[in-house]
Amino acid sequence: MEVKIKNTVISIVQGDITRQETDAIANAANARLAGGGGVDGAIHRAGGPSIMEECRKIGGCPTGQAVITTGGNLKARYVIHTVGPIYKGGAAGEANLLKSAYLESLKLASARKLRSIAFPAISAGAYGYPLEEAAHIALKTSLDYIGGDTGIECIRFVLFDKKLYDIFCEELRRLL
Ligand code: AR6
Repeated sequence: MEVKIKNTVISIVQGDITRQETDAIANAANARLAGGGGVDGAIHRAGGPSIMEECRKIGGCPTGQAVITTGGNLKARYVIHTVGPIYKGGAAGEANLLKSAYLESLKLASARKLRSIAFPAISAGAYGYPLEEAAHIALKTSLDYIGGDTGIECIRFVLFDKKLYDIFCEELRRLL
């Protein structure tokens, strides 16, 4: 599914984020930038050890913030590592932290003059965020960001499985 709003295409695809050719892909990292399973593991495996070397030098990333490394062997030139919240029931500031993870990633992409970025569903795996709410925050934050002078021409959401792909499409239709 794809829509153009102002100067930005928002697209939702089912697939593997490590294969995207966007200027940057976002990684759902942990605060120590220590690598792990899920999309984090897949990105480091596909991108090679240079990404982890850069992560070690950076040292860490607080929840809701974002840092950038090069993309190693990936097609994407950069990886924006962001840290979503661990879902603990919803009363621990999770929604604001998840929104911030997307927003800080988008701002970092704009600051680096990148034109396209692909996101996985941050916090929607090991960190346990309810899927509909995670999709809502991802899309609403992106829709609110575009317009003005962001320089971002394409925001792509890459969902690994059909269920989450369907949830993102339904939520985007609802928001439009
Ligand atoms: N491409 C796109 N999406 C993927 C891929 C892929 N190759 N692989 C998994 N997903 P998760 P989190 C989906 O657990 O919840 C790590 O260990 C997956 O199906 O990767 O933010 C980190 O180091 C799910 O929908 O991230 C942290 O410790 C989504 O990506 C922790 O997990 C996010 O699932 C972060 O947990």
